[in-house]
Amino acid sequence: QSHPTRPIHILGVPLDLGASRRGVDMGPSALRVAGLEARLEALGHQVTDAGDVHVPIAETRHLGETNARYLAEITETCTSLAAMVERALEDGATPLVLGGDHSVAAGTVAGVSAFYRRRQQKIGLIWIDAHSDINTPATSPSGNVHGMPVAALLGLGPDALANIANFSPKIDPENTVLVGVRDIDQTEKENIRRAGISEVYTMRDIDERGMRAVMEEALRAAGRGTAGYHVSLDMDWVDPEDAPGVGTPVRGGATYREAHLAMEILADHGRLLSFELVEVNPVLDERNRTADLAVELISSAFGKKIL
Ligand code: EXY
Ligand code: MN
Ligand code: MN
Ligand code: MN
Repeated sequence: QSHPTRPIHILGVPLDLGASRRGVDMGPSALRVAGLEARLEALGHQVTDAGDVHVPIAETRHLGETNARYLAEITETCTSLAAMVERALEDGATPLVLGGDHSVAAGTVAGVSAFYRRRQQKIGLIWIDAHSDINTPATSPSGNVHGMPVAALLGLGPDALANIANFSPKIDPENTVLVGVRDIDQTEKENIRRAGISEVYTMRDIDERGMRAVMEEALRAAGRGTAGYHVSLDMDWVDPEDAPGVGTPVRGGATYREAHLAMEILADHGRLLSFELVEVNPVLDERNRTADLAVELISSAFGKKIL
């Protein structure tokens, strides 16, 4: 089938300052080595790799506040990323952001939200992850900023991340959807309530109702009254049997086929504004197989069909 779609702009964000396991900064490289651009071009897309956002190296910086380590550096990176994402949208392209740890989402979503805000439209957010990433510096058990981007995007904090592009919140809670969660801190349960997110689909929901029903409902909620949605896919959503190269693996994740099905359904609906794939850690991977799977899932999200 043909794809009269927008061109795709790839942006790499080699950031690992938000996680305590080092190595996700090599994620963008691993995804390129797995053939990302060529695979998307084989689907008929026009793809441009815009290279990497500049990211400070841990060894040249100080940890900063222990309850939100490297927050200044992460904010700096996310601010540059937001501007690049907005520019890609202004060029008529679909941004495809490669992490890096999940704190990059605070920048990506800021850029997408800013672009549509100028056009008086809001956007939805589909957060596909084993985790809910909704801690704040006050509630985080680890001080790792990759556990905080959802809180930042909904305006709970950390303030520096929440205020990128000088407005907050970036997303309304009714258009925020969590899919595949199975490891939520007690403090995060409270934050989910405080933020007013009602659309939380846990692995139990996927087990009981099936991926199809869950995705249809998730896309409907994120798409209600919005220009469309951003999808943020954390590779630790997939079961560690299939995606071992992640820093915070949690048993009981999406299977190979469930993960593909979710992406295929997403492609069918055609309302994707931007896409991001994060948390691939080549140091922990086995012969790049997590990156290979990530590229497969991106291909499904961008229209690859079995037949
Ligand atoms: N909830 C834990 C924390 O805040 O430290 C674990 C966060 C892991 C975040 C990974 C990337 O999704
Ligand atoms: Mn190209
Ligand atoms: Mn995450
Ligand atoms: Mn995660």
